[in-house]
Amino acid sequence: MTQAAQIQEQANPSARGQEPGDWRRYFGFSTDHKVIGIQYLVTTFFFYLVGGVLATMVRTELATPESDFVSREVYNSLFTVHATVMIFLWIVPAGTGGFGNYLVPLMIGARDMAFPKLNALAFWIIPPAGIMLLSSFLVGAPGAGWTNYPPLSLISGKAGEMIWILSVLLLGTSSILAAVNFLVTIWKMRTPGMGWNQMPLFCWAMFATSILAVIATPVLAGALILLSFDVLIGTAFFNPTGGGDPIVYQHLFWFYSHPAVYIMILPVFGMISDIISVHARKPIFGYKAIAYSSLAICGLGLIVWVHHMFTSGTPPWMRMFFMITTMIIAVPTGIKIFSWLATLWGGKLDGSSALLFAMGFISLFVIGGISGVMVASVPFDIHVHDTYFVVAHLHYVLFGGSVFGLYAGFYHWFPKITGRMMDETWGKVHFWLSFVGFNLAFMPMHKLGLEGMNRRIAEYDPRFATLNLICTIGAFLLAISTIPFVVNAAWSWLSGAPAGDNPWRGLTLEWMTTSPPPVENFDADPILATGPYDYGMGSRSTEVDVPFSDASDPALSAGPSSTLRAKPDPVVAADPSDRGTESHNR
Ligand code: HEM
Ligand SMILES: [Cu+2]
Repeated sequence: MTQAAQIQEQANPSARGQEPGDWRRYFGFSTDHKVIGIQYLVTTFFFYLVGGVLATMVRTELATPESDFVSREVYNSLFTVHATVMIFLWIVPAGTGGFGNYLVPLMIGARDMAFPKLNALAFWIIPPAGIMLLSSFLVGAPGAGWTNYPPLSLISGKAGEMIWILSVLLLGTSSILAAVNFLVTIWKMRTPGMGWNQMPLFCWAMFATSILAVIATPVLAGALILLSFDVLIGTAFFNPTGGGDPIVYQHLFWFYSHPAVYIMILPVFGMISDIISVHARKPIFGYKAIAYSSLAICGLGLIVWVHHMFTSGTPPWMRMFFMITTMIIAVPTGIKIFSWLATLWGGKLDGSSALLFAMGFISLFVIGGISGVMVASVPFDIHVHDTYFVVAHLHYVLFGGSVFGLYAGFYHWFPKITGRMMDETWGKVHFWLSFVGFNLAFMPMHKLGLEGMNRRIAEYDPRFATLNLICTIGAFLLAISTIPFVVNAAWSWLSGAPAGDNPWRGLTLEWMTTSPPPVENFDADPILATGPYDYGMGSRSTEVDVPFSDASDPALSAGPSSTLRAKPDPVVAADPSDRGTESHNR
């Protein structure tokens, strides 16, 4: 065991609280953040499988140029519901509600979220909203795309349209409730001695994500309520035949939906920072740069939305402004990527499935990021707008990025959540099938888009047939790749090897309690005897004679950042009189 992990564990004898209780509580209104986190993860993963079945149907239709598998109308519904499920019922609630709920209180040493009942309520909105959305196939599912632009959405079937609006409104409400809870929890409930700069980076990411959700989601709600008036009672907010303006809908929609892509990726960024540092046994490179770049992304993410509307008759000055802001976002994002690479560089990489998925995430997300900067450029976007180039871009970001990152999180925290290890061999089979399948399915779409194949069409020019067939084969491989994961997770949960409290020798506080953790997580306020990322630092943080734990006076034992512990850092302090006051996180 590395010294740092030993020090941290000695300071925190694992909690031995009340046992978690039996399986039935996972099906009821529990207020335990860990139960709610698991409820979110399992429910959203179920919806992921549903979204995956719909994707497979979309690709089956596209295997040949003719529309031969389903009708054109059904095809529209398939990709609309596919995208809606993937975004609103899988990525957003899995990253925030799932991992956020399970991890944030544990990582900051709290006993639960600030508002446990609100937390349970936020979760219980999701299953009915999801079932309602899927039931729309019985009455004519919505088919105007997940963006649901008027006037198309005003002339398609009313029932399906209203179901779409209602379920997205419910899911947005759930997301706002969860975000408020995270903000208060992170702000107010950190264990004594945990300053902002001792927080695990996942908590920083959840903080930035929640700010975005609170600011942006209400705008979507407003837009959808106005749209429902247009659909139901014939108002004309967005209906051009009555003097309304559909472009206003686009602004309101993207004012939410661009930040939403950060709501989908920031939590994953946070997980990757935590995972890479543990599995490379190195302090995270650029702690503050990673933490503050989340806030920068949060700020910039709110002023780029018009890049989705370059072809909507947007005036040139406006295009220019939004092109520049969009390109600037690549800076804080690049800071994170380089920090992860620098953390990996020269590390003792353990080759675990969690690390593989994390590294897969970095490589695929970089490709999506590069095509993102390309479509941010107005002249380029005018050519590829509404083509498969955009479909390729968004899947590299959302699937190669968010989904691979979520899988990294599953492999990394599964031992904590269940108390058992997942099988590593099957984990690697899962990774390689996903990685190859993903690139087969989505890489050719770049070329299809550049050659002019439109998105959202069931039939296409026969000259695109070969590449589309390759995409479809990749999609089937992807569908198959989930089987080893599901079987592995189910089997390991029932009879995997026992994990112990801290199988990865992590330093963050979730590893300082039992696996699975007891109700209320810790017996006493946990102690920060090391920084969250002091891997491979040896005994540097213990050389100063300050007690790690002194329950009577937490300020005197406040871990690595206590001013009492201040001493020159040999790495940066060439001059011994140059006394730093901080730990190794910078
Ligand atoms: C098995 C994996 C997947 C496959 C094969 C797949 C396939 C597709 C295809 C072919 C389209 C384009 C439909 C069209 O324009 O006619 C599409 C659209 C879309 N997909 Fe996926 N997808 C998969 C997973 C995901 C995931 C994980 C997400 C995550 C959020 C996602 C989000 C979207 C979105 C937002 C659209 C846009 C739909 C639109 O144009 O309105 N997909 N998908
Ligand atoms: Cu955007």
